[in-house]
Amino acid sequence: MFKTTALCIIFMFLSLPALPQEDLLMNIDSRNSVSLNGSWSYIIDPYETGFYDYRYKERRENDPEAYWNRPVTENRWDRVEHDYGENFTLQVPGDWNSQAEVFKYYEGTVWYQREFDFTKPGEKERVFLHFGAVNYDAHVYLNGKKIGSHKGGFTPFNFEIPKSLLKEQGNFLVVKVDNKRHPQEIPTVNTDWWNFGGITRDVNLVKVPETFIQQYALHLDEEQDFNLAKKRKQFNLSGSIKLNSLSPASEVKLEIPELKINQRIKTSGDSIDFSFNTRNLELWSPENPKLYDVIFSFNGEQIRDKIGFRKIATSGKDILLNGEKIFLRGISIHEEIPQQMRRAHSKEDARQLFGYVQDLNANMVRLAHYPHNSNMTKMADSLGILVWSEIPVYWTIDFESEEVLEKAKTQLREMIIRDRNRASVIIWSVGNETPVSPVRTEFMKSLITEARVLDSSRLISAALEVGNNDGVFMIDDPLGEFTDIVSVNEYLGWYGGLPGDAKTAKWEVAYDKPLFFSETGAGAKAGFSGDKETRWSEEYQEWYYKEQVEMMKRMPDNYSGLSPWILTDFRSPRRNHPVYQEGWNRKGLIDNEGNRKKAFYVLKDYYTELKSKK
Ligand code: GCB
Repeated sequence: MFKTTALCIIFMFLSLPALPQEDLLMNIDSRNSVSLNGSWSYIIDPYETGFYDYRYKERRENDPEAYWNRPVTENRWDRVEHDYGENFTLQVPGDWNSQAEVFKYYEGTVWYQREFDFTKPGEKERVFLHFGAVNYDAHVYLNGKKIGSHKGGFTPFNFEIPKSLLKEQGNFLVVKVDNKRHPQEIPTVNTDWWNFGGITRDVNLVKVPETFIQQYALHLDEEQDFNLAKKRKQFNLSGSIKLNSLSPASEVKLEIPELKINQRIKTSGDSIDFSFNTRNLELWSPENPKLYDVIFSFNGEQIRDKIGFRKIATSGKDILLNGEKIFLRGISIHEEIPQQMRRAHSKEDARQLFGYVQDLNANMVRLAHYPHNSNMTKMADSLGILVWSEIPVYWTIDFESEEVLEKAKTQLREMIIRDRNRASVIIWSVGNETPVSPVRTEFMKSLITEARVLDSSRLISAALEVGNNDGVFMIDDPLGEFTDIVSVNEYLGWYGGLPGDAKTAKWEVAYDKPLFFSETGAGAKAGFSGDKETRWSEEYQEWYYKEQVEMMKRMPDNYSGLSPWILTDFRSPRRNHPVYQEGWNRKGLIDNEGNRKKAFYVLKDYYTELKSKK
């Protein structure tokens, strides 16, 4: 590679392995879009009557009994057995479970329907329908025609709407959503969280030019000598742009006004790599979460983003942020607002959750166990909170199946493409507590390889398990050889033993890599008081945290951080104790009404001390 000079751009007309998913549109917030959020009508359809006929054959497209078709009656005697009524509505975005009692435990098909008007797109325009996420299996129909389907409950997807299908008025949009669990899906049938169903994130119609920017990436050039660049305050930025199709030669304008960058990037083909030099760039960090306005202009469309630039790497046993050792004062989070027993989705929700995180003096979150909504990662960018983002390859996935592996890769790609420009995201996690076996390791290895191809600028990890051999904990899961940091979940004093056992625990790691405790925790029912040995009391959990903190302080020098389990109590159908749980996993440091438990303050004190030592 030849060196770049200021304002000199390198073009490599290679197809970009970095931006593989052909059709995923990035940064919807900044595009010309119309929101379809709001009130949708629904039909609950546990037998999938709207999809299969009485012989259990998929209905034909124009079958009047198919629920994607508008029911029509011309005569009094016409038989119609379904319709969308005004009295049956669900809010989008939102899970269905929290919106009506009938949905609380529901797992199956719900049909969502709404109408919309839309100004006909011009000849040189295209229209896409974009979903932030639908859990789990979505089939989308417009005006009686199927426009696509998608599996995976936590990642975005979109379909182009053929122009011939769009009407100026009264477009009849139907989405069949099915959240039934299946052994061949990701996650599989067994998890420790609530299977919230529905159109859980934003829905938008997006208008783009005929040829448009589908995806882009912009980051510090990985090949430059980082320390030298830092010293000189002259960094190369590099990136890539993916257009939706081959474009006749023209150019993309890239501006970063604050850095006085105004690049004209020649396009030829559908993907372009570029690189240029900057002066006086401030690096992004938790102490200084500096974001720059970045504007891409192409073919009449302007896409604006706020991007931070930072380097994350490991060196031997350390995690380095911008070349300096960093300790991750983390906390794990589920995407839930416990007070309302629902999925979080909005900016306000993100503000609430990050409010708790900041109160803890944490500098990192583990977004467990699936990609959270983009308000979370955007807010993390602006607050300077580091992020671990994970796909739901959880527990007992079918590791033998090629098909399942492909599904995992799709979710991985969708997660990475959406958030690849978020400085806060430093770790992609390919899974949680997967049982050790050669076939599992191959499966996970291939996810790791895929993640590295998609994004070589971040760390890859997976939460591993560790056994207790008479007080000696040996972390030697073979997967540890392939991840950048070795992460483990441990519950010494909750699942086995008592919290005091941590006093004599010994920790050994088979790999010369940073060690991260991706989970540790104990349950407590807020307000329940007992002596410290009384299970479920706040005192027990407090004791647990005190012992853990002392144990952490004695960890070998590869100890690089922790993200205890978990910020708040969360819903789980596995948690059935009638007094202490009632359908809640009680390991939260904060209860389902927002009250901090005693243990919250133990962790907060530890983090305050660590922060002040920096
Ligand atoms: C774990 C899992 C997490 C559970 C937690 C628990 O190890 O990774 O998903 O919720 O333990 O509470 O048992």
